[in-house]
Amino acid sequence: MRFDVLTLFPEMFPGYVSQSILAKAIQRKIISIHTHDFRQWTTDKHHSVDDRPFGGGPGMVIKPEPVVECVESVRPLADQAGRIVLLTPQGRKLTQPVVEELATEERLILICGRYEGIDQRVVDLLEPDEISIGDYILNGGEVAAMVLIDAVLRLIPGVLGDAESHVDDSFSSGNRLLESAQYTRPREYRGLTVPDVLLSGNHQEVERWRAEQSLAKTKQRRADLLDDTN
Ligand code: 9D3
Repeated sequence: MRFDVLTLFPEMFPGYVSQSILAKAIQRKIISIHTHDFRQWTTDKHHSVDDRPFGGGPGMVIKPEPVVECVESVRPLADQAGRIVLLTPQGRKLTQPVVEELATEERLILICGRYEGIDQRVVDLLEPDEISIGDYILNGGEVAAMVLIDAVLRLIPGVLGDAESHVDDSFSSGNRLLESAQYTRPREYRGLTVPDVLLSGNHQEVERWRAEQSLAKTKQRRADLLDDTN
């Protein structure tokens, strides 16, 4: 799968991209990530990417030309047209079903907004899939793009090793429970001990305990997950 990321801050990506799961997937050529600084598609001498909003109001709006022209130059860099995604607070919310849908694409072109937003003509011309990662305010779409890439990656065959396999993930279709507490060595740390059942060697008892813990924690913190109308 190929990701093309259009951003004014390409320097935000290399740290994320060098983390081990991602780096290995890139090395094995299962995925590739290409960032493009759409400031390079400005034509005026000051390389302005933003301007004041028509109708007045605070802040600045990203001009349409650099974004649309950047997409038009980046698109032919691969055979697949790909799906264009605009990261925006106005988008539909990124949930695991949306992640599963995006993971079926061979290519995603991600546009990261900044400032107060992006000129509407970008949306009208490119008809992107508009996606938000949740109801809180970020400074721009870059972190949201990394979240989207991170979630999609895990579903691409071969990206996760057996050790990191995602079959039991909470929130995958079918499993809507929070996970129970986990422990590793030492058995006692600062006076806190591991629950006896986990040391019992009784696999059935362990599974029963985990299921109870899961359900109790989900009821307490995330009752919304138990309501299947959500
Ligand atoms: C007060 C009006 N704001 C809209 C909610 C302006 C505004 C705030 C933050 C406009 C853009 C942004 C930058 N955010 C993103 O680009 C963004 C985002 C987010 O802020 N929250 C969750 N998901 C996303 S995806 C892109």
